[in-house]
Amino acid sequence: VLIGERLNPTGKPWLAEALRRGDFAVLIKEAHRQVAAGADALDVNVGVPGLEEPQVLRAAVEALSAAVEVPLCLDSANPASLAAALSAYQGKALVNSVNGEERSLATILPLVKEYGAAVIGLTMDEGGIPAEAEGRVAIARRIAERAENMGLPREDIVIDCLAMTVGTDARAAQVTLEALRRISSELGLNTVLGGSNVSFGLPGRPSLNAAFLSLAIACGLTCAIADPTQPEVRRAILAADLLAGRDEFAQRYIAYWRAQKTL
Ligand code: THG
Repeated sequence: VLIGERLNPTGKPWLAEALRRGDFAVLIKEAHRQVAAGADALDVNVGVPGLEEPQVLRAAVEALSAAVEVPLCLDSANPASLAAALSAYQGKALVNSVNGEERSLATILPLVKEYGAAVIGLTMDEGGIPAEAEGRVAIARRIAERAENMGLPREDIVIDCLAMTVGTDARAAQVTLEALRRISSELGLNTVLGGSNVSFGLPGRPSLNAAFLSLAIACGLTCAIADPTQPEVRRAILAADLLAGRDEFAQRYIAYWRAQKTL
């Protein structure tokens, strides 16, 4: 599942400005671009300093769900924003996110349950982001246990092992991938990563993102928050899915290349 990352004002001053003006046409245009490029779902992040996030996220979700068919992933750490958006949304949302902190588990999971949503669980807690895979696997276990105890179906729990830039820590991707491999094989849970995080501050970002996502798919990744409008990224995902045995008869791979008219 490719979750389009581009409805996010981080690094896009033109989008922050549109959100400040309440101009959702810009958001809708970007949504259409991503769906046309192959997004299966759209991450919606409206975090702009000084804006009332609950109202803006709710209005964005209303505008987007009238414009596109794909499900929305509500990207906010603020329970009030998530509640406002969930109450306005007709479809099945993916809540982005809960984490291992008691305060987060206690406020976010009941919302997820109430609205029949799915949820991304970040492998961090009161102690921050564990430096080693072991600690991230332990947090994933805890989040899954809490979510299941609340009656959430196991397939609606999507664990994020937290991708971070390899520009400042050469081991960062390896730790994330090791945690991912273990959570896929030992816990059998769905998983997600912010694929573009690995390349912050580095040149040639699409090729690095594409390589990272290919490795992650080999480790069992089932979802990615990424930019479908980057051809390298989209093609790497299609190719790695096929090589990982997740694209029967190469149907999706062939359909993509046929549409490119370059077969
Ligand atoms: N896990 C989860 N959610 C997440 C992340 C994650 N949400 C946010 C982020 N990480 C994933 N989304 C993005 C969106 C944009 C970028 C990176 C990750 C990005 N943007 C360019 C920049 O800031 O330089 C601008 C792009 C442009 O101008 O077109 O890199 O890890 N659960």
